[in-house]
Amino acid sequence: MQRKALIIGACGQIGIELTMALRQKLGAESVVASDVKETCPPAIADGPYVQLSVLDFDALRQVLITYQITEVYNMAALLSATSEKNPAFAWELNMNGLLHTLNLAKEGLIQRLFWPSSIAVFGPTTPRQNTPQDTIMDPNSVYGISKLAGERWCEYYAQKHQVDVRSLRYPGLIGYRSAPGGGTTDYAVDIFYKAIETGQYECFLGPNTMLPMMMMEDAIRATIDITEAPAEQIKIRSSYNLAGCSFTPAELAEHIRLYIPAFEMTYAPDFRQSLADSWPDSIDDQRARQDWGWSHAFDTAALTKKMIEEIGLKINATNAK
Ligand code: AKB
Repeated sequence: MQRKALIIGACGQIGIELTMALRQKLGAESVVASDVKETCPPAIADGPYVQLSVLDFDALRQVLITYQITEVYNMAALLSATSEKNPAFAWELNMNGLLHTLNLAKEGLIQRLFWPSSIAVFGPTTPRQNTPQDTIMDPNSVYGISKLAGERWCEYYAQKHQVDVRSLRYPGLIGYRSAPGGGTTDYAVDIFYKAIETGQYECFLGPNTMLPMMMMEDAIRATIDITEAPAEQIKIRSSYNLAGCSFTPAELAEHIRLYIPAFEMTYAPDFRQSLADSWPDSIDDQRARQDWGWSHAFDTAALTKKMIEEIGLKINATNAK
């Protein structure tokens, strides 16, 4: 059967890059981008776009039928910081959005479903270093609670209804093509813009807050690889641990100083500090490596180099206009 993909939440940080990468692979017409926004960003204007809320079950069902969709990437979610500000809507979007796609997969309208989980499924009593795949999970954030519940639903639908759902526990994702929105790890993207534009950054996390992070290129490759892997290789149907690199804000600032020696960093931790404090320092992703051949390409040095180069080019292009 010819592959036809639907990306839900295509205007978000991951959605934009995933749409671009899948269109390169499958052809622009075979990847339908959708989002609640009326119009899509220019970066993904080269193929079909549908204004769609994942919470509108009937409209979603119709899009699947109209476009003869075979695989769905359900990226619509409220991230950790925004979820704390609007818990009821976070639960509604993160949970019912997932259940809508799981139920449509159960009906046979989706052959393969990708849904993102997060390191936020872990909590304050989870082992922090090299956090294992199977361990204590006691999230204390609205977002983390919704992601853990979502993982349980994914496994349930896979076991009880043979839904082919695949999932990754993303770390903080760092990219230059699209802006993050509402996450606790967003500082590690903002910092590059401020470092290049002003030489200064005030960080909303403290200097020693170690968190797992990943270059967006790696995350997109992992997402496509796990979705394309033969079903028998996907032995975990809740969600796979996934690791790239880990760093603290102070360590990232040091890496940036290799390119911008006068870069100054100050710290003003806010409510996001307690979210970050409840998450792991580093992740053990052996199962992903064994089961479907995952390996990351970017360490902190390579990530920093790429971000400085690409954001530098972007800022120069904007200034030249
Ligand atoms: C967030 O900070 O909320 C996200 C995440 C770790 O899932 N980047």
